Amino acid sequence: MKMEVERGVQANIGSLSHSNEQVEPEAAVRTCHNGTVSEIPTIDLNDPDQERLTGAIAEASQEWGIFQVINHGIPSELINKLQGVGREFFELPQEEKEAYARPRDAKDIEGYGTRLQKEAEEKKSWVDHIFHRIWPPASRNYRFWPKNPPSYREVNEEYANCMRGVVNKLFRCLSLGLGVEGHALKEAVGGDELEYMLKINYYPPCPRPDLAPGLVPHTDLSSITILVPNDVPGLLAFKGDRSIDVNYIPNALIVTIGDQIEILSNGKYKAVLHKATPHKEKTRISWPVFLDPPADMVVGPLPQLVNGKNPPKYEAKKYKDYVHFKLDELNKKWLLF
Ligand SMILES: O=C(O)CCC(=O)C(=O)O
Repeated sequence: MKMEVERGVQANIGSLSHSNEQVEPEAAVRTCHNGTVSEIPTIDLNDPDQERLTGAIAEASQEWGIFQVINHGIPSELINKLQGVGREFFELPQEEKEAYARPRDAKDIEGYGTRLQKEAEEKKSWVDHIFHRIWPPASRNYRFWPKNPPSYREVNEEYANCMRGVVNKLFRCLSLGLGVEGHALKEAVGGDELEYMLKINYYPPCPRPDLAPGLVPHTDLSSITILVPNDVPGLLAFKGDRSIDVNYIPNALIVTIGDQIEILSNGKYKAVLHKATPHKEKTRISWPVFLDPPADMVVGPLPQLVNGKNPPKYEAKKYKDYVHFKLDELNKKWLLF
C-alpha cells in the first residue's frame, strides 16, 4: 500500500508566495509517455472565479477522484529543494538509511522501509520509502527525519507550512461542492489536528517493470493526498476499466481523493484507484502527503448529506479502526509488510 496519510488554518505563505510563475491551463496539457493525451483534469487553483473553481474541483472529484493543480502558490524553488533533499537521502549508503528504519514491531508507519525484496503474487515489489509526519508541529517525530542532507529538516518544514494554503482551499471547495458549509469537511477530518503524513517513494530503475509492481492498485486511506512527482512517468489512475497515465506537468501537484472523503461525501466523491510502476532506465521518485484524520476521529457520512431518501452508504468508524481493517485486508492480498 501505500498509505497514504489538517485543518482550516489560513495558509501563511506570505514570504513564499512571491513567485509569479503563473501557468496557463492549456499549457499544462501534455502528451504522456505512451503517446496519448491525458484526460485527467488540470485545475488552476488561482482562478479568481470561486464558483468556477469549486465546480471544477467538485466535478473532477466526482468523475475522476484525481486531478492536477497549477498556480497553487507553492514556489517552484521550494518544490525543487524538496525533491533535492529527498533524492539525496535515498542515495545515501544503505546503512545510513537503515538508521531511520521503522522499528520491527512498531504500530505506527513512520520510518524508512524497503520492499525491494518482498514477493507478492510471484512478483517482486520495487520501491523504497520513508514516512514521517510534517504537520502539525506537535506530531513531528524528528527521530524519523533524515539528518543528512543537513537542510532536509528546514526544507520539509517549509514545505509543510506552505502546503496549508492548498489544503484549506481544497477542503473548502470540496465542502462547497457538496452544498455544505465551507469548513465542514476540514472539521470532519480533525480541523487543526489533521495530520500531514509525508511519504517518499523511491523506485530505482527496473529492467523488467512487468515483473515488479512498484505499488499495487489501491485507493488511499487518507482524506486527500497531495503528491509531487519527479519527471519520470509511472503513476496510473483507473477510470472504469481504463488505466490512464498521469502526465508530468512541471510544478503541478497531483491531488487524489482518498477513502475518508468518499465516505464523508456518502459516495459523491470517488476515491481513485491508482498504481505506480518503476521505469526501465530512470529512477522515479514521488512525494505524496496523506492528509489523515487523528486516529480516534470517527469518520462517517456527513449528517447534512443523509436522510430517509439518501441513507448512509458507509459505516462510521474511528480512523484507526478503518486503517487497521484495510491494511489487514491489503496485507493478506499483497504481503505488504
Ligand atoms: O508514486 C506514485 O506516484 C504513487 C504513490 C502512491 O500511490 C502511494 O504512495 O500510495
